[in-house]
Amino acid sequence: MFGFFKKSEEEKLAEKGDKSAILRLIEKGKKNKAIAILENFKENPELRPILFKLYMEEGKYYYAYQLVEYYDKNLATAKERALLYEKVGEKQKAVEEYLRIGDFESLYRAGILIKEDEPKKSLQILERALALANPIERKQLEEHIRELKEKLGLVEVKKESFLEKLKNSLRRTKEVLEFGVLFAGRKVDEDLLEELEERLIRADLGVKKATELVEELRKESIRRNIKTWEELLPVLKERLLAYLGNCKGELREGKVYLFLGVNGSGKTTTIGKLAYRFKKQGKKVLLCAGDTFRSAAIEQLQVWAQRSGADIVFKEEGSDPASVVYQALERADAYDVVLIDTAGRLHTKEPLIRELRKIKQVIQKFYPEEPTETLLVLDATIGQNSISQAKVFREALEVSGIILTKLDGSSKGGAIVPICTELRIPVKLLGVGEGLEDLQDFDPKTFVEELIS
Ligand SMILES: Nc1nc2c(ncn2[C@@H]2O[C@H](COP(=O)(O)OP(=O)(O)OP(=O)(O)O)[C@@H](O)[C@H]2O)c(=O)[nH]1
Ligand SMILES: [Mg+2]
Repeated sequence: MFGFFKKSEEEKLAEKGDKSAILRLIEKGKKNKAIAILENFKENPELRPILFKLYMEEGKYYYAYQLVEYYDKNLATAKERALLYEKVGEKQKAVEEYLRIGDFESLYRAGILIKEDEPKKSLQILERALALANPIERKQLEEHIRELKEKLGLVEVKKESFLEKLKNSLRRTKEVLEFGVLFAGRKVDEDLLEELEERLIRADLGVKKATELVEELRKESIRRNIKTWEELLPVLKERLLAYLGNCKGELREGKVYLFLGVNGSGKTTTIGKLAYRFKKQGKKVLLCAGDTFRSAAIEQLQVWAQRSGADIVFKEEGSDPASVVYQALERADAYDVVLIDTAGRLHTKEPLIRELRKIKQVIQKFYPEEPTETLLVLDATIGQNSISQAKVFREALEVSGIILTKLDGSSKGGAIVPICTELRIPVKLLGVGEGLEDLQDFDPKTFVEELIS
């Protein structure tokens, strides 16, 4: 009773603006109550700094900012002021303030703040920061500086080798499959096999394939009397290779290459990269904009033609795709290869199938033995879904090879296993990025080694 009485006495005092009563409230953790009271005393120079401090502590930056702007600039230190400007989106003011302070941290923040909008100025500021940085800070900073220089065209963009690129692209998958570290020194038992199965599923091998694989490993470890993970690992590689080995396929040499695949799977991009590869081999390349559904699709192929140095045949949006193909093939004698882009709107399944068959008939009117390859482009990141997609396209045409794209980024490289084993169509190429050179041949051995080395 007494305690309760005393407390409310204190609150009453605080509400009257008694500084020590307010401080006691805060000490007891009643910060919101204190803020509500203090907001009635913004004019009071003794109480105002307490309110400011509370705002900052509670992350109420906009209120803190107002207090500084409308009541007293000196409430905040220069750093706090800069932080407030940053928080309320006054970038220019924040940068000015940070530049005035001029220490490493401030210059760093200023540089990062305008990195996107004003790369040139950002670069200048970050270079100033670099002079003040300690060795750990340097590394981080140098990365930003390199990016800015690349963006401004001051340095050549660092090119990754093919193998580096594949390694990086599989890194995400490998994180899931970090067997080496994860299972090192462990004995092979039920727990290990269960964990392994879960990891394989997470790497997008698919439940069916993962279960099957682990079952094989279980049997094999009994048969060969395998006790440790180190003995089991080669068997796992062997098995994976057995799955993938059957899928190895090389791109055949010929004239006409037809590309299929749903929207966004990477057809147009892959055509661009392949055109570039053929050009480098000294071939004359013609692209055919058989995806006439959107004007953007045609423009996109035009850009790739330019980048790769290929010629292109296109008609306006909405034209009959088969008629564009016809026009391209009329000119095909003058070229070594013709790459044909198509639209992939799966929701109009029947018309799509008809359209693709018609395109093939047109090709064969000119070249009865073509197309050399009918390539299905699949997005690796969608994992199992690609299998049902593939089945639809297979209904339309005989697919001679698969190109698996987007193995970089959010890659789930394991998807290649169910794709190989369920579809039994050779995988011919891998897409590992959006650049001209980001196309690789598929080598199962390298792939498995990279996946679980
Ligand atoms: N990271 C990454 N992105 C890719 C790759 N291949 C394609 N892309 C991106 O995926 C998106 C779709 O690629 P497109 O080539 O336009 O796909 P499409 O199959 O032609 O799509 P539609 O024309 O809409 O039918 C684009 O943003 C590409 O840049 C790849 O290997 N890696
Ligand atoms: Mg396209």
